[in-house]
Amino acid sequence: MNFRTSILITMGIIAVSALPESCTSASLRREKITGVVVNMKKFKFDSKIVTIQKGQQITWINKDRVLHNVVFPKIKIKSKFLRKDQKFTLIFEQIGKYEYFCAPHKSMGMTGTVVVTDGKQNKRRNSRINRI
Ligand SMILES: [Cu+2]
Repeated sequence: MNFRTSILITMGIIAVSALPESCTSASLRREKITGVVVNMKKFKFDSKIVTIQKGQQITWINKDRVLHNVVFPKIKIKSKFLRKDQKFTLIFEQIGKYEYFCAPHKSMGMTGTVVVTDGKQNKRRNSRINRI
């Protein structure tokens, strides 16, 4: 399979924890989110369908007190169970349509879709998003 997806959450935690606690920029970096955010709220993904340009990232944030996760069965990607305010980030580097769900709440309709485009038609809009 030539699909390449980067899981950033582990890398992000390592990068932040390597900096001293007192470092202000580390605190800012910890709160900074780039790309598109999908909140997991009230047993739903708040953006059911998200369209991004390839190379962009999506960050899921659990806003519920219960545990949620993100499972992409076709590309065999599964996040750990996220507690409240925990995040999971993926970068999509191949165009396509990717359906996903939260394993414990799939039957309740906690499902979503990521559509990855080549970005040519929306180049201006997407390049602005990239700079956030
Ligand atoms: Cu869930």
